[in-house]
Amino acid sequence: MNYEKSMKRCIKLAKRGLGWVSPNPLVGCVIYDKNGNLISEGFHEKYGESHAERNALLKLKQNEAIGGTLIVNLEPCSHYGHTPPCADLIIERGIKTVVIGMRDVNPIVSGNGIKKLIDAGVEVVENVLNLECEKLNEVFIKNMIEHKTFVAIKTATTLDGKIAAKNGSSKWITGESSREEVKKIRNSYDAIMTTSSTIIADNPTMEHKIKIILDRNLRTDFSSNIYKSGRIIVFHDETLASPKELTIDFVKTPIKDEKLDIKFILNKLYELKIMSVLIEAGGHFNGSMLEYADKIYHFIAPKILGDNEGISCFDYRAISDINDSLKFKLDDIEKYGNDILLTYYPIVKKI
Ligand code: AOF
Ligand code: ZN
Repeated sequence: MNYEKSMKRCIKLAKRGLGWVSPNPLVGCVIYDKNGNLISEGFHEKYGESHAERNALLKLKQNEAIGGTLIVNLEPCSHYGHTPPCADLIIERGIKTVVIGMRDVNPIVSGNGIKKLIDAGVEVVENVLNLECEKLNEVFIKNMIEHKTFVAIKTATTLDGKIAAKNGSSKWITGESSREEVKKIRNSYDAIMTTSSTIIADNPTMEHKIKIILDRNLRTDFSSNIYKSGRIIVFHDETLASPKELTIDFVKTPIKDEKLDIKFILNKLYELKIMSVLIEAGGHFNGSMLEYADKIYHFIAPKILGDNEGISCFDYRAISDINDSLKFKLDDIEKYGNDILLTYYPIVKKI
């Protein structure tokens, strides 16, 4: 039995829960019988419902998994939450070996699930495709360890790093297949976030179930496309006697350094159980969010605007020496039509 291949399958299954299981982790599970035949698969499908292991085990007859191997990307749980502990069910069904991708970072579970299994005589193999499993649940890890919302930035630029031409035109920098990919990326985040400047410049729709809008002086027109669907939360600094738009949640926000206080906003998002947010905005906002960013999706179209006044994707304070530049670790490169998508992570987090 190839543990790594099976773990890849778990990761694939787990991803089917994207958009449905937050704030829970993405978990997939496969089960082999004592002869090494694949007999079941399952994944955590919806928040509040059965975990991956339970879903996979309950598809089997009582004795079918005896002496078998269960492979799962996250340590099986040991606690009574929405459902009874997965570790108990694994033991009850007579599984001989459990193969795990990563320990759970939830302090209620961490290590306890494994201990329960070992105490019951189950063989446990840890850390199979550990890095891939951690990447799969990077949002959950940040939430559990730092108690903060995971922040990602998406930008789309020309080869020379511009997001718009001098006249402001920016809509069609990347091609159709990149834009399809953006929709998928969006759906893997709990919310998207943008600013009044972007709404006024581009009037985007940004289809999503939760949209966060930063509009300090409430200067956007509520009939703009973005307001037409989804739950809307507007962070602002205006005195609203009686908000006219009953479908919008207005959050009065303190000002810091002449801007809406980002830390306040991010704390509020976590309080609202928005575990991850994708920023889609202009260079100014991207620049001010760089130090909070956990991940960046950067589409690049092979075009050149060649104009120094074109707007840069990260309008950050000037750094005069290359040694002082903000540094990132390239994670992945993918091709979408005539464009590429770079995914990168900050190396040193300043905040
Ligand atoms: C697993 N398999 O598929 C998931 C696990 O609120 P509950 O009861 O669903 O419990 C959530 C916690 O259970 C979550 O924080 C994480 O520690 C674990 N999630 N564990 O073995 C799963 N979703
Ligand atoms: Zn569980």
